[in-house]
Amino acid sequence: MKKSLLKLVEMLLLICLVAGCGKSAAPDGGAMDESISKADSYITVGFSQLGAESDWRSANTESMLSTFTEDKGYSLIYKNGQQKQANQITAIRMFIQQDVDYIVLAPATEDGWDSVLSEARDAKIPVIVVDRRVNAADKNLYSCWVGSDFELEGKKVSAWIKAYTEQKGIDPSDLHIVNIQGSIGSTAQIGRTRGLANAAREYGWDLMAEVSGDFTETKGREVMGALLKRFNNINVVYCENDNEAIGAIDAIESAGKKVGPDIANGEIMVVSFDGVNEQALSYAREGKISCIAECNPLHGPRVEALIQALEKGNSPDKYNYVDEKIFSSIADVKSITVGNIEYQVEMP
Ligand code: GYE
Repeated sequence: MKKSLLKLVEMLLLICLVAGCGKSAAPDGGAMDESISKADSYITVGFSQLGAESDWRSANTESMLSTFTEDKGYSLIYKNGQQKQANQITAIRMFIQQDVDYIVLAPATEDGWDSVLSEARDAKIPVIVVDRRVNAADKNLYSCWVGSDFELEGKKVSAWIKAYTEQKGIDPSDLHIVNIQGSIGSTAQIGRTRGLANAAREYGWDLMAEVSGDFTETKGREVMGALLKRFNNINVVYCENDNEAIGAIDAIESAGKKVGPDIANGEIMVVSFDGVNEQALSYAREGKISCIAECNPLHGPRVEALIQALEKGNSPDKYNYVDEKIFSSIADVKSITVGNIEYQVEMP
């Protein structure tokens, strides 16, 4: 009898131990502990995107959002700067207050970042710059940058125009070009504008006007409409992105003119950048856009690789360039050469 009572007490004790009796009551205690340690192990990234002006930008944002997911161990705070540097500065200050692990900045323009980047450095938060660049007096205000060589893109399109028009026997002084620029002061605008301006000077092209279309379709349409009223001899339109090109083509056609590469017979040649927007790519297949320099927006995995390198205590290269192609469906030009490198012209 005594023995069996002891056995019963023993058993009760065992059940108590297994069931966790005696612990302070904490519903889901285990799960709560786990989620706390999981949250601690997340890498927190504050991403200040400059806006949502183009298809390139949407693809870039999507690449970041689909890379920095909780599944992969990240906690991402995404802020859209609505095209205003002041909003981006506010976002970065908020990231500093939240003590994020990394700040990723896609800056609208190059200038004006020194103070806020110094604040991030004082808070010991590494900053990775993506896409466009910042013009900081002290290059150590950010860890590294990844993006495109925008001047190279401009040189590629210019080399294509040169090769094509030479083949057609068109005199350089008969090229009457307008440049619908991107947002003024952004690296993409500065590089692409420089690529064309230098080529025009070197080859003797008539570069008649440079006007900003702010990288949007609406502005591209508006600016092209005004340029057609101002000049009656435009035969090349250099658009600094595809969205502007779509707007410009609309304006040209609405003015009763034909878009295409046959400038000797009155067509207006349109060239552009990105190769992301589906409509622009189909215009390129039809020859309405004669040539597009690719600009690759899929920077999410590239930024992640930089963060992973920093996590391991490595120092990644300061400037990381993306390889890009050139597209045209016009068979006349098979390849172009820029800076001793030959680029095959590919089908869009
Ligand atoms: O070409 C344009 C966008 O900075 C590379 O910005 C980016 C440019 C891109 O609005 O479409």
